[in-house]
Amino acid sequence: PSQDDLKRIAAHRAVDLVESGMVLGLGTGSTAVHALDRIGDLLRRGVLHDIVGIPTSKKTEAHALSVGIPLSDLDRHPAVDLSIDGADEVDPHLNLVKGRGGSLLREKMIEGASKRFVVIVDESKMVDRLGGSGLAVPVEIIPFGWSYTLGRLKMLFTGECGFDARLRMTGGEKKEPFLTDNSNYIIDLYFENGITRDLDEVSDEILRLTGVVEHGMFLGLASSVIIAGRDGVTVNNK
Ligand code: DER
Repeated sequence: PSQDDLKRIAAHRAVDLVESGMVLGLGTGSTAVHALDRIGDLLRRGVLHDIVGIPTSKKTEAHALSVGIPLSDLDRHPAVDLSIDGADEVDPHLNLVKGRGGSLLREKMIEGASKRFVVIVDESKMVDRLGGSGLAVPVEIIPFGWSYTLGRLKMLFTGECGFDARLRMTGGEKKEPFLTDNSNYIIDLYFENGITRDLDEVSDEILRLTGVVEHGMFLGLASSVIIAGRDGVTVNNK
């Protein structure tokens, strides 16, 4: 099966957990899209009904509308029954890196408000240590004083060998800073050998920096992870 087939398999397994009448946190990314499509299909066929979706990004809001999922927001539905979302990395303790799509703040708010948060991944997302994939650990910051904030983030990790931190850029020729749905900037942190320090301490140090809004490490938030691999599907519960 292709990687996209695996993403679809994991997504469909998660949607098996959806019951009519639920308030659902709708994730963002290519794996979550398969869950949206599946939910839309089951609603159209009448297998599911009375579902309310809380989208974790403007992109997901648009896609959910296109497949006919009724939408609301966290203010009207502060108790979310189940959230389904992808991840960029999953460690053995079900800690996650998310946000490479730039949606980490709304994802963390909605998934943090959920009774259950089920993560759907293909096996390529599994890591021994967060940051270990060599890809980014994103931090959402306010644009004001961004270069100062970047400097303070770098100070936190001066000891880590192979560490780098960069402002995420976008647009043609990567000319301007990427803007999140919340009109904030993202600083991407890179750890060559993963994060070697205690994750809770690293989390606290990042969040204490004035100007930082949130980071993409989801520690202790996932209830379970559904991993689709070439040898089949594995479900790890917390
Ligand atoms: O940006 C995000 O948080 C996405 O959920 C990301 O972590 C997973 O995206 P993918 O399913 O396209 O790999």
